[in-house]
Amino acid sequence: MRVDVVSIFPDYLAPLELSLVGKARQSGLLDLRVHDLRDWATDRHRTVDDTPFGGGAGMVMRPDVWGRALDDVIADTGSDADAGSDGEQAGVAGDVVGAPVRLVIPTPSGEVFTQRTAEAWAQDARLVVACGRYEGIDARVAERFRERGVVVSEVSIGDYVLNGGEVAALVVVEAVGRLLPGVVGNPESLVEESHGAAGLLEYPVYTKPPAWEGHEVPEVLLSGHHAKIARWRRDRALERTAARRPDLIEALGADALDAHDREVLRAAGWEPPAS
Ligand code: 6GU
Repeated sequence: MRVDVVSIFPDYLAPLELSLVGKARQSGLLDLRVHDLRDWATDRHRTVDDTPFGGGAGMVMRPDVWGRALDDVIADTGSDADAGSDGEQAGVAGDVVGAPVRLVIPTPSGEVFTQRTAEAWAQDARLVVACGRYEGIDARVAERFRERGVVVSEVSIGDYVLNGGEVAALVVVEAVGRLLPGVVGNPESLVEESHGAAGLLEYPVYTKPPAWEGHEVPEVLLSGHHAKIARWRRDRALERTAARRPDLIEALGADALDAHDREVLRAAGWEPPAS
């Protein structure tokens, strides 16, 4: 997969050199390129924003600067012929000639980015993330790229306000990047996790030592009894989800819970919503 991030704070994306995502880049599974939006400004001060039409506080990012930046980044297909002296590498992740682009615009007014979103985007060949600052990017940018057949996804990472899209870009790249084949060493660790297919939060986990400062690891986990361990884990996942994220229990399909599950939920004090 190729991912381009455009920002006025390219250094904000430095953590993407670390850990799993950093390794995925080094091994060529992920071709990630970070660009400075100001490289597409045309005046001496490299201006990227201006005052909002209609009045109000703050500044809005100019569509002309964004338009040039995104045109150039989208047109750069990362083909072998393009791979040049600026560190661009051709490779398994980089050959995206003619591949469709998804333009991601992080914004607190977007649809919520979830694990389902990450799973869908992990199938894409190319993401271009346009990080806004100030009061956001002139709305005509999304409009123009949509009109030209680019899939534009405006997403929020949760119900709070950040100063810009950079943190959301980090979130998106990490959530999507770890789903790419080969990035997470043991693909089984993707199976039983919070926000996974079961629709529940993950059960609590323990490691050595079995007794620590008077706290013991639950006996069943030391028993080697796989069916009992699986049942215990599901029960704890149900309890935890009912307590912390009751909305996820409501969202489960009608046949997701059997009689035992319902009993565990009832014992945890969870009430089915009045319908
Ligand atoms: Cl994607 N951007 C900003 N600025 N604030 C946010 C957000 C995004 N998601 C939640 N809050």
